[in-house]
Amino acid sequence: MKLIESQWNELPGGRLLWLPNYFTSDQASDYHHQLLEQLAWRQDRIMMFGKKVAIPRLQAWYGDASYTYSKLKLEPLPWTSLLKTLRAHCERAADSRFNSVLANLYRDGQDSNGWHSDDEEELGINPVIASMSFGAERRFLLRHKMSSEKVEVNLTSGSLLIMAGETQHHWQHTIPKTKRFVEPRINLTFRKVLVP
Ligand SMILES: O=C(O)CCC(=O)C(=O)O
Ligand SMILES: [Mn+2]
Repeated sequence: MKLIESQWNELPGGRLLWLPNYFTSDQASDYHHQLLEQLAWRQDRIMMFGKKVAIPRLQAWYGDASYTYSKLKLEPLPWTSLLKTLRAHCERAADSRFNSVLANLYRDGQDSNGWHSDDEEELGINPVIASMSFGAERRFLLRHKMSSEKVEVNLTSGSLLIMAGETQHHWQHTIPKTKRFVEPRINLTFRKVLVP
């Protein structure tokens, strides 16, 4: 299934707002370069089958609250002025507040993000997640947990995708590897971490 742009897509057990040209390509390219330079990119490792393995992308975590992800506790860095500007865009588009952002850097087509839901306890029930993309275009797939129905989106540079409602309960998502030659891509996922 493909999404209809610029309106809420009501899925079985979730809702998605897809804004493919939220920024112009010049603006997106400018942000891509600034984020590449400014963010404190790091190679995190997680435990898998009793072994420490490097996750297949670089990451950085900014905001007001720490976040535990695959048993990896990320301490936040303070907001940069660019991240604050981009957060304001997401808050307006999503009509929600965000206190944190996970930044992902996919260096090439071998970098990826496996099937998962953003369903960590500290995000609460029915979290709103706003996802911005800059740089190379990558395929994003969503798969319904019960029916296996798929939604496919090409995440263009300068796009904004908002996942809301029950999406994280009923759907998983992934950025698959690709054999195509692809330039680096930066993704920012704005979230609201509930601080106890
Ligand atoms: O890179 C993307 O578009 C998705 C990132 C993602 O799903 C995540 O960080 O949880
Ligand atoms: Mn995710």
